[in-house]
Amino acid sequence: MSLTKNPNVNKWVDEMIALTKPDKVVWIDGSKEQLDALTEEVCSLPDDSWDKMYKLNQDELPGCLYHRTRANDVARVEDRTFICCKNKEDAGPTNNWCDPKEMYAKLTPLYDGVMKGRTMYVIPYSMGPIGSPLAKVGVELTDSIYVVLNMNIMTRMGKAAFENLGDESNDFVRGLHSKADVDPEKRYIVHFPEDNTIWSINSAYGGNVLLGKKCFALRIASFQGKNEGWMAEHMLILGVKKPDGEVKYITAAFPSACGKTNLAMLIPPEGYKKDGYEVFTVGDDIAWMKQGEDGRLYAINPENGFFGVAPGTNAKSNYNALASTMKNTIFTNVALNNDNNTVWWEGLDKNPPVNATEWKGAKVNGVEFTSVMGADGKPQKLAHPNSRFTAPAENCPCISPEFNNPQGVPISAIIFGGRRASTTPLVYQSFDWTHGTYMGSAVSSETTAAATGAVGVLRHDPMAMKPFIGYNVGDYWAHWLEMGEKLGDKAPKIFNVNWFKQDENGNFMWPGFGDNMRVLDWIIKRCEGTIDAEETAIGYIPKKGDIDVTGIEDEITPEVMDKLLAVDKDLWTKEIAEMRRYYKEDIADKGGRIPDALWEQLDALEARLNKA
Ligand code: OXD
Ligand code: MN
Repeated sequence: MSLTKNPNVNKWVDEMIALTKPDKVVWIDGSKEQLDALTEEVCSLPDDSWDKMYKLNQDELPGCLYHRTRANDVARVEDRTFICCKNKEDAGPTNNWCDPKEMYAKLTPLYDGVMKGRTMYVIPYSMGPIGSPLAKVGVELTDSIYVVLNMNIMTRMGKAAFENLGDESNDFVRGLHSKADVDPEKRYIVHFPEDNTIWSINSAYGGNVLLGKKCFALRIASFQGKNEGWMAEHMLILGVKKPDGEVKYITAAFPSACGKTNLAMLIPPEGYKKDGYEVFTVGDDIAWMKQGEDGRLYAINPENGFFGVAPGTNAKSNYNALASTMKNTIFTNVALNNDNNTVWWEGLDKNPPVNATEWKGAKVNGVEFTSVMGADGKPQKLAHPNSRFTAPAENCPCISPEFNNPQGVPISAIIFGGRRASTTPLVYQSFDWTHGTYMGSAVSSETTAAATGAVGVLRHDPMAMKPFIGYNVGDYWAHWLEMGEKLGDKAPKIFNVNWFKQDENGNFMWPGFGDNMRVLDWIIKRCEGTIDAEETAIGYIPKKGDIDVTGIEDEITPEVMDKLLAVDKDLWTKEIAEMRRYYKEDIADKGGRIPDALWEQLDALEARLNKA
């Protein structure tokens, strides 16, 4: 029975029932009884069922579940992800586009009767704290209990979301998901921003099916944000408590595999801890930001959990993330230790379980398995490299006391970053918001030796949002510029960091992880105006001695710091040439409406560099 009187919701759900023809419809109220019953049901499915989940060792990992997706369904599928708006130009060069009418016509037969013999679950959820002026409601229809249980962790799911929507509003995002077929050629992740609608079919991988996350909170929300005057960004949010007790909030946008979750949950070095510094996590992946009444930019994390990459997570690399997974967590595509029914992944420790089940489901001797080289010349992996944990934010030992604050937290600094072996210094600050917007548009990351294919190739990922901007990237940059104008002198300061600079022998120079606190410290002081900086062609960089290296002096000698902060004229000349090529060939020539102000920034950067 419907959980809402809202006719817009009920009419749409009825239409989708008529289309997909489920045997049964279950409205998710979010109660413990309902979720417990669904957990029992999904765990009692036969082993070969695509939705099958397993209970893990309930003494060691209470409330934790395990799931494997099909081997061809383990990641987001950008080539099968579409933005369907009326005008092709409005989707721009960073998106696959199709006419909405054509796409509805193409997908309707795929959905027709797809839930026959199955149950449809109607999931009401809120992105953002219930009742927050920045929050928004979504409804996801799915035939997967795995999706229901994940949505319960990642969003505020249940009846309260409908109460928040009210009985009349039409302002909710309609998500339809079905896991019908394993054929990747029939997989579609489709957004209709003008209809507030997402249709996802034939995948079970989180990024494609937890529709509140990438599909709503980034692609649809970025479009809503442009129209409504706010921002949806692929950014972590953290708070740094200083010795004087004040907490400064910072957001940071890095492309995948550049350490967003690690920075969000950073543990400061001993000296900083002794001085009273503490870091609090507000979010690790997405920020919704809006100007507050005092004129400043406020951010909420629309999510309620962490959908984190498991491999590489351990007590040293990210203690807080690991601790977050110790209860009520869903593990997907990691390995099983069959001796004690717990989980394992590469980088958790150096002891793969002997009695293991690898991520595709084969029982193997984990020690032998990982000592055999795979086709890529690297040891075979027990866990898929993109295996994930879905962990409740409330489990995180350093979760911010402001996590549920409906007003969000005021942002002092925005950081961009990528993985760059050379060129980009450890940290630099933009001259102003417009220059910072240019810096964001220039975010790029190099492929590493750790991956197959070419090494050191630059991949442009503006604002770390390339796969997530739900409209024309040029209009998105224009929206950034408009936000800057609105915020005026209350705008956050904008910085760029690079934790990955290498020396001439290819070794990383900066220790990263907790030591990134030293860079945050400089950033905060810049925001407070309590520290000077050196002006260079590319922006402000720290003066000699201004990054505190107490405790790591042996590693970060003055010479190393000079290299970390160097602005090499030749490399930057090449960088500018590449940016001109990118702007022209990849964006403007393909319909990206680049604002003049950004071309001017590029010219100004070049002129400054030529003078230097
Ligand atoms: C991503 C993620 O793909 O957060 O960016 O899962
Ligand atoms: Mn992400």
